[in-house]
Amino acid sequence: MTPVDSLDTMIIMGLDDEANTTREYIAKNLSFDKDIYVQNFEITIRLLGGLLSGYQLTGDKRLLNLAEDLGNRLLPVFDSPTGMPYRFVNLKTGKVRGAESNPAETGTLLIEFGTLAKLTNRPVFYDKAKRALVETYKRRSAIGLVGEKINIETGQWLASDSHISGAIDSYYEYLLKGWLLFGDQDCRRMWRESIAAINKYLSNETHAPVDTSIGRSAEPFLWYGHADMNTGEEGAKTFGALDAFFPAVLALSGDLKRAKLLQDDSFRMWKFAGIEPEEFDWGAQKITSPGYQLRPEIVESTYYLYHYTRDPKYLRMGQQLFADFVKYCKTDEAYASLKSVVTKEKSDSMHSFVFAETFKYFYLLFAPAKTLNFKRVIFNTEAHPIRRTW
Ligand code: DMJ
Repeated sequence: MTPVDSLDTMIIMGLDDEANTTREYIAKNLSFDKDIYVQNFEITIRLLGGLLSGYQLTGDKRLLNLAEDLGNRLLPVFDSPTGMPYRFVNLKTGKVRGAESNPAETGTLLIEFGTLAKLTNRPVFYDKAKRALVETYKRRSAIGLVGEKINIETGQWLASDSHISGAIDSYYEYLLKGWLLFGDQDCRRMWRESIAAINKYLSNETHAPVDTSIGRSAEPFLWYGHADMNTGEEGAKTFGALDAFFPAVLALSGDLKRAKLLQDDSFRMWKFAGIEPEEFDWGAQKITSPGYQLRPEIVESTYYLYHYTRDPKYLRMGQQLFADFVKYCKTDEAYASLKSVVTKEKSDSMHSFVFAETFKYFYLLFAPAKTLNFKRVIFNTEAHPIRRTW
């Protein structure tokens, strides 16, 4: 997983020797002919996405062949009564399991499967992932929201809490990006209807002065919380490290006003304890989940906002994020997740997305704009840049 997730980061950084060694390692050693169950969502965004962007950046056909082999092995997930995917598939036997899923896992597949379809001329990949996305959207409530848990065999919701956080987040991201990458007009329509519901029921805007140690003033601020998908009734007032991807999505959609306000609030959350917690309660003004898993989302949004505004404020923000990241997470060997941003106690863990995303977005924020032609790529949710070559 890690070599594939890191390959395009090395290429973008100009680490040519490391990238070539890694590419050869992958081509010689990676085999999906394994009798193991894998999680379709994670394998798709990390491995399928990494192989496809690696192929586009190098032209190495071996990476595309691996991607197609993987795509074939993942296809059985879509053989459900609704067309929404099972969560797990055995790469060798094609057996599937895991009918209780969520919008992020049913709806974050189109960039990778769609790109595979275009590059192999096999529309089946696009069609299956698109259907999964549409079937999720079709089950939105009367007020246009989705819940956070769904049975993909019956199509029934199992949890009606609605938000933009983990378990839903990248479903929305892929509605927008499916439109931008493929020109898919259904995605455009679904994105537009969804963002209207999100802004109506999940956003919280206020101009009221709030005097807290988080440094709020009379400036307007914005954050997105939870609501019941059916009634719209307000739920938890929490916003966290995963939600911090949303300013990037808003900016990409053209809504710079909300993107900027939300980014300010993400940064306030980061500064509360010197580094960002997994979850923060804006109502109670306290950390409700204290871990930090070296997540990239806030860095990603800083990069997008700097790209769109060229406001040096975002470079300064990025410098602060990077300084804190190094200060609290660096070890002699690598970077370590934090068990708690309050105590700064480390844990022996570093996700592959640190290579794919966190390092890449930090690098791109400060690199010359020509390092990567932003307008020509769409990043999948794991920061693998995909180019529309078809
Ligand atoms: C990554 O795997 C992806 O960005 C995903 O969409 C959300 N979680 C992690 C990073 O935090």
